[in-house]
Amino acid sequence: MSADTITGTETTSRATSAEDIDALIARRVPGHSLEAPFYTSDEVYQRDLDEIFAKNWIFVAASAQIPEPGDYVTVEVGAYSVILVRDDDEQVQAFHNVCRHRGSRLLEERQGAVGNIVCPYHKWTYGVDGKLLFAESQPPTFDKSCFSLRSVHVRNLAGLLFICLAADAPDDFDAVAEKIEPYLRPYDLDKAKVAVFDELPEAGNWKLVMENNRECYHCDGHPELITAYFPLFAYEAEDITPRLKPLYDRYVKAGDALAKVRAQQGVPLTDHRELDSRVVGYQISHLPLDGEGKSFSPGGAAVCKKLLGSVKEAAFGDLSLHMQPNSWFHFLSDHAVVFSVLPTSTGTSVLRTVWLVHPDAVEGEDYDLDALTMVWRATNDQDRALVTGTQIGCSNPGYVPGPYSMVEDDVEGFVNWYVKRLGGQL
Ligand code: 3BY
Ligand code: FES
Repeated sequence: MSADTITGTETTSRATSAEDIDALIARRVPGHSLEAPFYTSDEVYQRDLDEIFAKNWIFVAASAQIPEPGDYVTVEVGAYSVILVRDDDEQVQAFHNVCRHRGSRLLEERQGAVGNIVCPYHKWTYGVDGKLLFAESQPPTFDKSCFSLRSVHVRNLAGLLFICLAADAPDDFDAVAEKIEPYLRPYDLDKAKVAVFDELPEAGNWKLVMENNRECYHCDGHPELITAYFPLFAYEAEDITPRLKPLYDRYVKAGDALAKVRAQQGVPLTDHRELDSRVVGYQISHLPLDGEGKSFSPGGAAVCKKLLGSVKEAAFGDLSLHMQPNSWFHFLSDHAVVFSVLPTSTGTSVLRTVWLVHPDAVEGEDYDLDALTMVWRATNDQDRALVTGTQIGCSNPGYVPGPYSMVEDDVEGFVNWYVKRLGGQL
């Protein structure tokens, strides 16, 4: 750590070349927020797209968003656009959203249903398996089989869809999936029903959205969330201040009760934390909830009458999963909420949030939409304001990186992973 950084002397600069970015990476001070160009430079943003979003597995949708053959979602990742579609064999396929004729975008909507994928320009027509079925006025030598849609790697991890845009996808996804899958199995997310799909524009670089998610140092700013969620994420016993002691005691007691329920349910009992030590960085932990301990709602009460999958006990806490580079998840007894951050420009991004419930849960009977979404819509909006303020602050020439507290280890975990991947060290 340099003396400049400790005292907060201005050390930031603009990054305009690959060498500048390499220098920024090399002089990054662990334990501190990143220098301004990581959030404000178009060149860094382009490197992020090339090295992070085009090379890693990124979470993009729940398989429940495309339950039937022909159902699709589109995902914008920087300049990329990808179609995820369920084919006639009920498998999920992913394709570049680009026509093989002269490159028109194929599907404009963020979700929908198609029989075939028809290009709006000259009507080249593709099956939902990506094969070109029809192209008018072609010479006899034209071979349709050479013009299928270009596929993108896709994996379905217990109902969570990940894509990788690289030709060669990182090969440790399957090893991580094997560890995570037993935790997710009880929720049967593949069969769940989408209750709500929100898209929230963020006036901040995608990393600020992620960093904000990786700590609860700011959770006093989430009054709705913390009636159910213990704002002790990443706190160790030694981090508990006198102010937090009563809350911590309640958390420990609720954790003991949840441990008993988990043992009865036969779910994995250990947490995993490999946030910056592998290419597919992740963390999974099963946390108790406050109050009634059942759901994200005022006082922790249930928000849906039907429990997900094979979950038997409403007070089943919060299975929380964080993945690098762009996602986090909360799985509760009565619903799940899945989040993905997608970069749209240097200083903007989009947060997609999907609420999942039991496939037979009926709106108005088993759940109320406002009650189901209240906590995370409020929390996302509060976080959006924090991210906006941080983007503005980091863009101010007066900004210098500051030190992380003892309870921001997972921000550090995210930033470590990011810097290592950007610099090719992981
Ligand atoms: O969504 C999460 O993972 C939590 C909620 C509050 C802060 N963050 C750690
Ligand atoms: Fe798609 Fe011509 S660009 S049919």
